[in-house]
Amino acid sequence: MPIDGRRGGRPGGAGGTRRGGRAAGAALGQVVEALRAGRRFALFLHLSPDGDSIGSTLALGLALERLGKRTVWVGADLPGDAYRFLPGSERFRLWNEVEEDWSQYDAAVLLDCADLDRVGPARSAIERIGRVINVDHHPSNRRYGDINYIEPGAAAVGEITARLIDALGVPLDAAMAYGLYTAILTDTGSFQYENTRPETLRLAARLLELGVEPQRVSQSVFEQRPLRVLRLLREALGTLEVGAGGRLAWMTVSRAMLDRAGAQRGDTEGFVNYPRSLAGVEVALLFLEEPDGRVRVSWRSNREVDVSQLAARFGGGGHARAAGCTLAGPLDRARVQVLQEVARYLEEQAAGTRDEGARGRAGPGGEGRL
Ligand SMILES: [Mn+2]
Repeated sequence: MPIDGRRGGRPGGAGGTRRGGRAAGAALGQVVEALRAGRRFALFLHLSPDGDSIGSTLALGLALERLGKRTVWVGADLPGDAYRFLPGSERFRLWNEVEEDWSQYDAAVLLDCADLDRVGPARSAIERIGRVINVDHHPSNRRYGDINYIEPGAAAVGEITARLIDALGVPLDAAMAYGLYTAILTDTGSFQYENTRPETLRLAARLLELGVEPQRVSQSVFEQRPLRVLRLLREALGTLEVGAGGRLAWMTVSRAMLDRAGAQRGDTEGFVNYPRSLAGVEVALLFLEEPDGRVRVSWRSNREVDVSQLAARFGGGGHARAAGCTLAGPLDRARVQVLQEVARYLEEQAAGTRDEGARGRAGPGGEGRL
């Protein structure tokens, strides 16, 4: 489940192990140095890998091989069918289906993983490798690496990866460009979200000049849905509910619904955008019952609410406009817990705005009140 893609466009919000622009630059330099120095790298996808995880990993993997490095690209989940069009995507392997002596690798490279748990069981391979390079754009990143480069202002890790490849001195080719374009297209909601910056579009333009056909990417990623996904969506839309005076909307996908549709984990990607698209909605939620009975909650907000902070109250995190968390089941109880918390927050926020208005300081809708 992607927890990325949409956040406040804070410019230049880079950060390495220290704060500030110069320190951030140094940290990206550390990543470049480590990649130059090593000979073998294992690149890891996150669970239910999205376009940013897949596209960035693919592009960096190809670039490292161009420098003569040996790489494997692995994950606990393989890329979905929608990403098979990517040149090089056949190189991805399930982490436990490659016979590897993980200790031979110079470093594990994790792109787009806010937390080491995001790689799932592949974590044991990373522990065998022992050295971790962590490159990400989630503000909630836990800095679990030996080298951490976190740039919350980047729309996608794909943007950072493009700069990394440039710094490595590898000319971008069409295959890398397809990976990077897919990364930024998916994390910006097709260049619709507020994280789309001028440099995002400049990079996209450069990738098109390298041969990327945008309609090929959009059709492959968004318009090749299997029938089971629309069957599941039909059921999910039937669960749509609205609360908090129309500012909150949510949908639910239970295991029974997944079974009836013959659907799988990952088939709900993008579903949360339906409640989010309702007029007047500020916070949208999708409750997904996982195979183990836990409940995955996808959070979105439209303008004001920092859902990463609300999700953090349940042990999750992400971006201001897109976040995620996982609760213990059963589904009904988890849903009530989350809905009560959000409804209370939205009511307090509305009351605060009214108070400010009464004092003659009507602010922008309680922004930043969390
Ligand atoms: Mn991302």
